[in-house]
Amino acid sequence: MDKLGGNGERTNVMHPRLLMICGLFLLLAACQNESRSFIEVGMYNPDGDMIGTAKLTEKPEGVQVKLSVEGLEPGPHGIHIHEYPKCEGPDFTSAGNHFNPTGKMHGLMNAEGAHIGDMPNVEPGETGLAEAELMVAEATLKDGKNSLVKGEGTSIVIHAGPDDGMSQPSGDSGERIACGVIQLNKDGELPTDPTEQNKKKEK
Ligand SMILES: [Cu+2]
Ligand SMILES: [Zn+2]
Repeated sequence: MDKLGGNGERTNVMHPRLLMICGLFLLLAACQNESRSFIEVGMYNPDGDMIGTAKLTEKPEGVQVKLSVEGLEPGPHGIHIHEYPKCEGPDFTSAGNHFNPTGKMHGLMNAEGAHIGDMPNVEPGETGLAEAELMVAEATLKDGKNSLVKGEGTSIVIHAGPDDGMSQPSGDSGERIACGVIQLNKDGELPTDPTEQNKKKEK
């Protein structure tokens, strides 16, 4: 009667079929987590035109962002992970504030910072093409508090001006000029075709 009591011999009694089912669930969970090591995000301007991509890869120190976006003004631009997976033009305020699951202040140069979503500025050259390799330190694409895909997901936003690394709440980096949604699709799979994502958005 008492399975937990006594000599302990009965604590591990489990029906073989139940064991097998548990094993399957573990395997599924592992596979799903494994598939979440890469996400390609389409970046859009306020008119809804795709102007580039951000490729997110899980790394031991955080999530690496390989950015390739064209059509920007030369000079430094703030770029952050924002809290909501909504890129509604023309102002992209729908993306909300910076992704800040640890409750810190804004700014990579702030002693009381930074938001998990804070990244160094990107600086396109004369051609307007910004190619950069950034790190979202302590973030993950897997499960957890700092996951960029937990709940409905998050977004990447590029600003018109540079982030000063200090001013609250967002580094005084000006208007939002590009936005991309970081999100798993309904099956928990990664979106692979950014244009597909855009169609969904326009509905
Ligand atoms: Cu931002
Ligand atoms: Zn911030």
